[in-house]
Amino acid sequence: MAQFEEVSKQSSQHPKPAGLVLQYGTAGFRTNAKHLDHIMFRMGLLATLRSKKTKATIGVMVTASHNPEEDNGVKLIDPMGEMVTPAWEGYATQLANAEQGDLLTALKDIIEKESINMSQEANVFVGKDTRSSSASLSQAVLDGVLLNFDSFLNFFLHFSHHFYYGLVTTPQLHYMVCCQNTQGKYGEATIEGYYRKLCQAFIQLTKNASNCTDDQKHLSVDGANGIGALKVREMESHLRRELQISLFNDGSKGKLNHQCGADFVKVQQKPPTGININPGERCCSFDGDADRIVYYYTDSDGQFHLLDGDKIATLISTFLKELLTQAGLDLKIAVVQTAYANGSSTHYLEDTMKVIVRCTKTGVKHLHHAAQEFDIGVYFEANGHGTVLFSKVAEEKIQQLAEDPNMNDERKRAARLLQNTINVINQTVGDAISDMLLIEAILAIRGMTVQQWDAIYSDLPNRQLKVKVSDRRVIDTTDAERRAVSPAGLQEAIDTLVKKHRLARSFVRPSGTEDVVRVYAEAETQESADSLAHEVSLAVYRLAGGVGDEPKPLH
Ligand code: G16
Repeated sequence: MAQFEEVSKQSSQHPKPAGLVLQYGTAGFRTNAKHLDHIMFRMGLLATLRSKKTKATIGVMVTASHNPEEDNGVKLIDPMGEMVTPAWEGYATQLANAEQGDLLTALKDIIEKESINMSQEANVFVGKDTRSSSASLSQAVLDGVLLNFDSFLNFFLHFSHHFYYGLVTTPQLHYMVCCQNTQGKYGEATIEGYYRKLCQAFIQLTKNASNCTDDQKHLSVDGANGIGALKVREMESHLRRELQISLFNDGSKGKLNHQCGADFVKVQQKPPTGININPGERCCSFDGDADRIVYYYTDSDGQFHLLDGDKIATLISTFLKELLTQAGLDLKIAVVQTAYANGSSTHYLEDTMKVIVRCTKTGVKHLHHAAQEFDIGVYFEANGHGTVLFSKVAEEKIQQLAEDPNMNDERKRAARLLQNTINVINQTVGDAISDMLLIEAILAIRGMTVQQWDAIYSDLPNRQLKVKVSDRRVIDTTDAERRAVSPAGLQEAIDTLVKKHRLARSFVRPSGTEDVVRVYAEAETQESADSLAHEVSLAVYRLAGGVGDEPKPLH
């Protein structure tokens, strides 16, 4: 039949390798770029359906974020700029894995289940990172978006519009999807609009930093040789002299994420290559698509100090809590973390700061939803992925106070600072650029050095390792990934190993972005954390079908 011929004609341009099975993971599909052409085409189709269903603009971002240059991936963005819902992640997996001849049935199945009105107009925004494979892969997405469903499915006439943003950071695309769907209430859906909103708020905030010297305004940024570097350059003219950035790993020579970037710095606990660090100087690293950030410095003894997502969450929540007190506002603030959060950070937040702390599974989508339950939800993964959410009620109360003519100066000043803080934050998702501006503003306002920030609490020594197994799905977890329920005997082995170390904790989980099992351990000393991480890695290797050589001790 004609319509089936059309199906095979159009989708055969983007054939699925027979038998290849991929899953929509922690942050979309991710694997070697050469396996992804059909996935991109199909995600273009799915984004169109999602747009028809929600009657809103949907985003498709082509990136593999922290993964190596040869990988790529794709994430779908829902109308308010959040990650796509779990049900649609399921459809994404179904569609991705349908064999070539079953694609039409898989599409019809989604259309029926979701009762999608195919005559509804569709709008899709597409963005990509700097990987060499991203150009052709984003074209495959566009082929899917622009496919004529009418001939494809013999349904009603359909209109599909797309806007191709080209090179953007992941959070910039999230931001623009949200702006578009809120008719500009969240901001203007352009890159320039994004810089203007964030930088104006930053400049307003730093006006409150009266004694800030030029030295304190300086920051070294490691751009991971990725899109974040290009975008920092683009933004600089909007910052006037309020923040002076020295940009390293700007993509002009090094390889994306190779020995640099937020993931490298966090996992290796050392500075990236390609950056000049003077003792005591504040530095930060973005990841490959600029949705994560970590800070660090070296001291006069050459010792490296990392300020990760936990330290960032602590700095931000302390700042917000103080402002709420000064403003006399009774709003419920909470911090959302994952199992990777350093034990010291959780103790500090709960026992000293007395804020509510929640723990969710890895993946910003989980943290984001947990944070939405509070007036102010600060969420950060230890790897530096996070942001702050303000409820509608919180934003309204802050605005009322800032505009109240009868309010005293101190309360009003605090409310205005809160307003500008809201405007510097990208509430749609973790955003390295926005987080950097917020952190820089807080340090400037509080007159705080990176050393003083670091001294808020001391991290427990920790170690993260990866173990290669034949099928990482054999590992199943519970309790926000803090305990393994399979394979049999693994959790018992971890419990026994943990008991051999002081102040120790360890857990394992299958990665949702790489084909590995991740192992985390913390303990009283680095030696102890390293040895526990190694022992647990061996248990994973032996009980979960390790491949290759047995994990070796770190020392
Ligand atoms: C993605 C997710 C993060 C997650 C990270 C690692 O980050 O957005 O929430 O922490 O992957 O996930 P996993 O341990 O499952 O591999 P990114 O920056 O790579 O998009």
